[in-house]
Amino acid sequence: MLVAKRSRRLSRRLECWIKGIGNTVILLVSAGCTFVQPASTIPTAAPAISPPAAVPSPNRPTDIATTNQTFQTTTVVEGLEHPWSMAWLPDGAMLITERPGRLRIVREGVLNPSAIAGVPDVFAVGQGGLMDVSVHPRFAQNRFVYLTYSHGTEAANRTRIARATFDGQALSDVQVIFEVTQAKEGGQHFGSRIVWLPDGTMLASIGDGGNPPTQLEGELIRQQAQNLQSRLGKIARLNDEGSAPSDNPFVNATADAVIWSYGHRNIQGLAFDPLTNRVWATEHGSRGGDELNLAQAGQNYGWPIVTHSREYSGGVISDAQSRPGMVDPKQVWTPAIAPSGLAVYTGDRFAAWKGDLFAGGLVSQDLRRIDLDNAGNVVDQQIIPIGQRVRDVRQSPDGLLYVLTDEPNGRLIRLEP
Ligand SMILES: [Ca+2]
Repeated sequence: MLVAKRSRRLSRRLECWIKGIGNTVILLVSAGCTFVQPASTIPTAAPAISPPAAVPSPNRPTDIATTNQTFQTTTVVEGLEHPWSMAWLPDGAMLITERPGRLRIVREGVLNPSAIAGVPDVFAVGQGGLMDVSVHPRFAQNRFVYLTYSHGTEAANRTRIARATFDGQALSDVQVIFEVTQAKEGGQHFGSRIVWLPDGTMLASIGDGGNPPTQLEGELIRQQAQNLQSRLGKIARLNDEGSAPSDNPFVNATADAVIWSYGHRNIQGLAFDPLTNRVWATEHGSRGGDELNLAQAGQNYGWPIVTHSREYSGGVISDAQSRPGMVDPKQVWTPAIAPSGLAVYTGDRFAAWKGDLFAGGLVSQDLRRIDLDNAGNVVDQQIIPIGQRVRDVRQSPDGLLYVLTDEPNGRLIRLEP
């Protein structure tokens, strides 16, 4: 059935319609279509996707209902300060992090005006601060909540993961269960996302530490992504109390046993697909060269030895875009979309989107719906304009999609059929 759906998508380029009513935007979308945005909203870095072959037209194909996914977007909450991540509790309440260091809760669509007490102090400079929030798969039994954040000072900081107990009102028993062993300077490239695997372990993405001229141990800090004794530029796999599982890929090597994959620049989108048992990661390039990677244990994703990106100055980072022993990305975005937040849609509410990836874009200010074939190759993309920097996208337990926008007055936006 998926094959049939996908072949239908590939066989047509259909039209798109967009209509705004107040703060609700109704989008009628054909599979495979690409939006032509009004000139005033085209981002400075234009999406690297060609415009639609068809001029928008009211002439709808007769089988549009089988190939199109109609949806509308609604702003649920406003007034969030640079929200970064969201997670649902079993009772339906949502936890939302704000990068300056607050954990908020939304119950029945209403933001509690008081932040949740007990969040550890964070280093909130540049890209740093309070980042991911993740709820233990067995929260109903153990009430564990996990936070990722940058800790320290401008001169010496690092990404940490803390586990805390949440009683519905405040955090308690806050314990740091993981941290990057090396301190770094500046406010760049902390990562960080957490995703749970079916075996009860978690993956956590850690950034490479920063751009030139930032150095560590006598070389550019980005080189740490290839250093198997460093946690910078990695995906780590951890037990739920922070230790390294005994079946991690490098436990018997001269390496940090938490490392699961390496050669990453800065992953801010990480998702597990329960339909295929695949792990997907979106990674920021420097200038261009953002990546979607199919992440697998023990693999080297190449940064900074191979890359499609250039220095922000325009200079060359590497002549090589691919090399034996290093895994090529499944998708490269140049110009950069600045990907953050990643969801695999597994619900039933958007039937045409089942199995698709949704990647947020900070610079592109949109969602990218990514259609995959059975082998995990990208066969099509659709731009869903949001109009603000998209920091996170998630599927809710009831099968809708939610988006957080990275603004001083950030929003929680719901997509529904
Ligand atoms: Ca790569």
